[in-house]
Amino acid sequence: MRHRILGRRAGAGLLLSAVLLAGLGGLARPAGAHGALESPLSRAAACGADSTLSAKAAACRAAAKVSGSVMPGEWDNLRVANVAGKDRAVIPDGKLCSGGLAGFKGLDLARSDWPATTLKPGASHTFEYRGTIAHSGTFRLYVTKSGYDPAKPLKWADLESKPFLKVTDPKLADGSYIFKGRLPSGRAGRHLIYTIWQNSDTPDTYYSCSDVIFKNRATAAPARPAAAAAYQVTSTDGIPWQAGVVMLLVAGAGAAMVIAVRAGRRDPR
Ligand SMILES: [Cu+2]
Repeated sequence: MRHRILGRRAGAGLLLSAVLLAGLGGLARPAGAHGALESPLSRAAACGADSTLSAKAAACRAAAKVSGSVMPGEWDNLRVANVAGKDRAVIPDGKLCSGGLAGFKGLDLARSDWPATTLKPGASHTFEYRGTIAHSGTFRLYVTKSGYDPAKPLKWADLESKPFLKVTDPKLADGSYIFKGRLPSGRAGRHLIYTIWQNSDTPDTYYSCSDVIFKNRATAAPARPAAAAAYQVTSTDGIPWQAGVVMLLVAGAGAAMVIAVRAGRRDPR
């Protein structure tokens, strides 16, 4: 009988581990709404409530201060209905990063200190578009022309007329649309990657501005840690919660074994 009670206690240890695990899983889950580009990091994602950057950049603070701002809370909700591919006719010059939406006006601020991701021109890159609500649709990514000046408001004429990458319905993994592509070549210094996600299951089109720094290096480091390093990464995506999970499992199993061994020793049999 004694050994049955001890067995129960071991079971309780494992159950506690499971409960803690479920809690961790909940913390790692996104808050909900629609999406924005996370690699290379967009202004909305960098300055949003779920940002991987712990210290908010001056540009983000300035954007949130613009009157009527819905940032950082609605970082994944930058969408315009019924554009249907006529982006250049609908979204006004100087308002590309806000999609012309008053609540996101702060993202149009022409400044050269937006958090930026360092990328190697012409290199292969794994793009990650966080999808807090899944949609089907096509992503089109444009890069600014040589001579782009980040201190001036972004105009359509600053972008190449053709996308350097176009992807329809990439796979959704871990809450992000993941697709590989080649980065534009022949660029150096600060540039901007403009992402248009035209939904096919809703009338909406999403817009993202990602500030990047093109730099030739011997090795291409992953984009997000490079961008995040300057501002320090924390929480959700920064901490490998899987490591915590493994530790808890090991601890739980260890406790169960110790209890079981003790129970075995004490068992008169
Ligand atoms: Cu949505």
